[in-house]
Amino acid sequence: MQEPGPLKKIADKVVDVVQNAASAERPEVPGAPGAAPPSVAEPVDPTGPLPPKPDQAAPRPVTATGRDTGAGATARSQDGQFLTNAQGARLPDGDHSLKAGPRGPVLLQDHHLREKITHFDHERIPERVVHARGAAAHGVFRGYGTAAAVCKAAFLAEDVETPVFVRFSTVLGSRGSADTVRDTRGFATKFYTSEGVFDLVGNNIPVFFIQDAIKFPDVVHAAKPHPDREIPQAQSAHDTFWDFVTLHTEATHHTLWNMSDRGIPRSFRTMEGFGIHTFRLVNADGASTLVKWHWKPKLGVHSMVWEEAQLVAGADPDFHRRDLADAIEAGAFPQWELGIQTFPDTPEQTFEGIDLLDPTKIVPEELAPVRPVGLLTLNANPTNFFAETEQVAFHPGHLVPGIDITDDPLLSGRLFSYLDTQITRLGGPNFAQIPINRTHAPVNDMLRDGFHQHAVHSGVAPYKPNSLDGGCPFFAGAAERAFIEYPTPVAAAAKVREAPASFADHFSQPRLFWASMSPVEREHIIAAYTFELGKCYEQAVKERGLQVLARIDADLCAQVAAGLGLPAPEPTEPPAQVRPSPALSQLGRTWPVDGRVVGLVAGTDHGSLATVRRAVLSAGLVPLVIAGAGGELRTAGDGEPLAVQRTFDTARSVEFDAVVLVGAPGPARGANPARDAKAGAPKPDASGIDPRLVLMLTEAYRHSKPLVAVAGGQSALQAAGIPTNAPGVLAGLGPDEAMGPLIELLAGHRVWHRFPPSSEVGGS
Ligand code: HDE
Repeated sequence: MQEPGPLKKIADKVVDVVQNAASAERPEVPGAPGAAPPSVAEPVDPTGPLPPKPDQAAPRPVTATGRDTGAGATARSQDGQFLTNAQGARLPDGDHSLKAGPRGPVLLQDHHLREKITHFDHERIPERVVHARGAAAHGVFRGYGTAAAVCKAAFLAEDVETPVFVRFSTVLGSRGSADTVRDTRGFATKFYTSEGVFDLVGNNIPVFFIQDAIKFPDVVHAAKPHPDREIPQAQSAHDTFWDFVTLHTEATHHTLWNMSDRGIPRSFRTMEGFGIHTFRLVNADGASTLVKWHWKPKLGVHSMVWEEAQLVAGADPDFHRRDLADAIEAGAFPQWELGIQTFPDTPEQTFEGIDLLDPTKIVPEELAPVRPVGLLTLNANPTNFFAETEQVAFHPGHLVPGIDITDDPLLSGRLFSYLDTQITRLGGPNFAQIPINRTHAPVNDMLRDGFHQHAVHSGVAPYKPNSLDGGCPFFAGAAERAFIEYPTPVAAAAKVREAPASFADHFSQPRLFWASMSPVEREHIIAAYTFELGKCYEQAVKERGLQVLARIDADLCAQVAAGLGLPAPEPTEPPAQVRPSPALSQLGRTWPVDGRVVGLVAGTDHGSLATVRRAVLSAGLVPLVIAGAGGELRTAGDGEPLAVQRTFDTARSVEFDAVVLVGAPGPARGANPARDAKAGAPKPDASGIDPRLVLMLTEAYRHSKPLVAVAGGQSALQAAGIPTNAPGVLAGLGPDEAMGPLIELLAGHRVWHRFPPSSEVGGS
């Protein structure tokens, strides 16, 4: 066997380091495309492939049957210094087809051309029918041991560390759609446990549109683009969606969550996750407890404002996947606690009157607290999007001993669907052998053959009973940690196509959610319904939408009706009496600020800029220096030059969580509306300031972001018409003093009190 080259050895080492979540050196500003800075001229001296970037990891090299290979982490990467064909034969030229003379014709015998084009023609696989757009990361889960009384799963035991791969997604859009659309987000976690793979395939919203899997094609067909024009992409603001959800009112609760701030997360890192269905945990004594899964982000639940989400969808459609990758590369590893709400496994399967089999219902945390059982840390980016993020195959039926299902009819359908869908998407029944899907537990399954078989099965008797292979494999019992279905009693009943009576309550929990929102969150919900129903063409759909809102809350209905210019209908039934659940509001607390992005606008005082930048970095924030032109800024004396990451040509406010003005720069060369429309905002008093900066400040201000002015930055605020004493505006501080107050503001996510809600100012 050929010895690995020196670069290969480095590559393996680098990735092993990351897999152990050790301290690879982190860049101050993430996002470099490659592992090393490129030369201006094309390199010509043969050298091996560069290692992956230090923030990247790959699936652990185990065999198709789950055995450790001992190979380095980059064992699946390209190797050698020279271009080869797929069989490893070296090639002299990749630029010209084989021709009869330089002017052709091209020869059919050009096997290199044919191989290259044929492979290219088949590079795409069908995208997921839902959740097509996603991003993923590697990480580790550490059990706290606090679940031991209710669950025997090995990975939940104290201090057991389990590798994981987590994929976040939107639901409706195609693979190339924008990240920040209003939608539910997927939150799917693959735990590579010692007892087999466990997949927790959840969402960032704890309820679902439908109660029975048989309705899934209906809701998805309604929400996807219209079948004639194939528009709109990745949106719920259209007639077919609202037509369906206003007729099929069990969708009301989920729709309300979508219209709330939960539908437009700031980041994957600031989303909660929910298993939605009630699952069953089984402990070492065989006792069963019903459970709902929760992921609680350490950074809190934080969303965008709608205008910002729309701007980002144009300015940076990859905003969420970039944010996740950048945060990990910069060492701001996102973390979530896994928590459980537990309920006694009674024959009725209800808790405090809430039907636990109904996936349109939550159990308020005030009634059943979420108890933490472990910590998830995402610490490495994928090395290859297609191999990992695109080919990962989740399945709610991937369970381990100690975790079992209930009879939630939505879950039952999913148990069929996820296995079935992979057969088409991943080209046959052997998708579990694709590297990212391989279990880390030994496999002895007697499944054989099929497309893309990677295992080289030995033996002659893949059947049971056998004697020719010594009787192997044998059945395991509970003592050998077999997955044994919990013997749930099934009551004798007639075959029916019906739902339990409690499933008919579609409005009490939407009302509970609305009643639990803070005034500013209610403003956002009113605006979202007004926008979405306002985008519908058909009057009947809008009117029906209002009838649904009337059953949630009269004020919500009246406000949306006013926006639509329609009369507010009376409710057909009086709204339910509910006790609010404060845990449902995402505002009003403070959270760590790790990885938040601060735009630093450079004036002429680069010494102050350097001071602020250092302070931003040491607070764990990501500083992006913004100036009139790119390049480097020189500080007086021997200070390090400061690299410019954004210019007024390239920057938009939506990239930043806060803006710090270190001066008030005048118009740069591109400040001409004929060249850059951003420069065209009419601000007659802004003459001394670059108009693109004025736009940036007004946007950041109206998106309730903190603004800080030091070193004369106040005049830029004045030019933008922003009062220097407005809430969340810090002006006149020295460069050393600004950081503390800025972090306090960022810890509350946004300056929500900058704009009082209508309930306080009497608006309607
Ligand atoms: Fe899914 N869902 N789903 N879903 N779902 C898929 O599986 C399906 C449901 C969820 O990052 C598909 O591999 C049915 C609820 C996530 O790869 C498919 C029903 C919840 C992901 C499928 C549901 C989810 C999927 C598409 C109703 C939250 C992305 C491709 C019975 C608890 C996983 C694929 C990833 C993906 C079917 C309802 C979450 C077609 C039939 C409820 C996070 O199998």
